[in-house]
Amino acid sequence: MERREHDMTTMESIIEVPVGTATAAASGACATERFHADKSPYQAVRDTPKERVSLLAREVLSAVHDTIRRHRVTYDEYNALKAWLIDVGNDGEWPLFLDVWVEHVVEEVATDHRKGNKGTIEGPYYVPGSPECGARGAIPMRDGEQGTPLVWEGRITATDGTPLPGKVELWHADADGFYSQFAPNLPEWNLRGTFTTGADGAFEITTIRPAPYQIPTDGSCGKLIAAAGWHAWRPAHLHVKVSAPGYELLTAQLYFPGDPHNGDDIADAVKPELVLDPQDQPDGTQKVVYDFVLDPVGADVS
Ligand code: MBD
Ligand code: FE
Repeated sequence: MERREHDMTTMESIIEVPVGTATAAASGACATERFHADKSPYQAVRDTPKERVSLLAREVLSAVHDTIRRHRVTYDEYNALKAWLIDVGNDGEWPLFLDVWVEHVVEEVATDHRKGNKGTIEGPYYVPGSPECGARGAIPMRDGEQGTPLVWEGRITATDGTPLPGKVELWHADADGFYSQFAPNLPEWNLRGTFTTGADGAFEITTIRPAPYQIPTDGSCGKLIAAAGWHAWRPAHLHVKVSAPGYELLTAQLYFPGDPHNGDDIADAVKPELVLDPQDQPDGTQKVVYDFVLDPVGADVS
């Protein structure tokens, strides 16, 4: 695959962005490289006791052993699994695989104490440091960006109703289902922006409606989907990270009513409270109101 270097002022390392055609291997390599550029995943668990590591590893392995016994898994099947797992790594698709089929349960456990918004999974395509757009403004987009224009008004408040000065980081796919920095030929920050509110917590974001998203079908995750007879779709969605000092970071996605995949998202990340209610405007655009409620840090005493 042909690649070009891209200047990323916010990252320590220079990360390559694909040029040419959109392939699973290209977007997978980007996602894997980006994840590895962040050195903190191991740091964050450096004090985990051996007993916990052992317990978790043994229980996961036992679940695999049980499946093998219950279904009398053969050597041919075992070898196919081995080949496939190797290929997932070679395609760079571990971030995709984990975020599609595992992350939703981690998110469920991590946020079940919250009284405000619980949110949903982050997925593999977040990039920190998107351009600052103010409290009211348009997300970076191309001239003539395709898709129904959407104006979204909202407010960030605390669980007790206090308005919070904070940030809404928004990122989403374009009308063809592609994310900037993970697909070729898109401006670096296309459809990625940071909206910073004043003391009233209010924001007004202008963007476009994204398309439903099909996870790459030409890589190893696609091979599993085809072999199992599943579909590869996620409903159209907007990704957000909402933050305010002293409050828990909210990672969420917002969905659109009537999407054919709201009920069978491959990533199991749709929740009814995350479905927007956009209103058609006479000029062909849509308006929507959606607010965020954040939990104070440290209130998690169950
Ligand atoms: C996405 O856009 C996404 O949000 C998830 C969770 C997985 C793959 C692609
Ligand atoms: Fe997504």
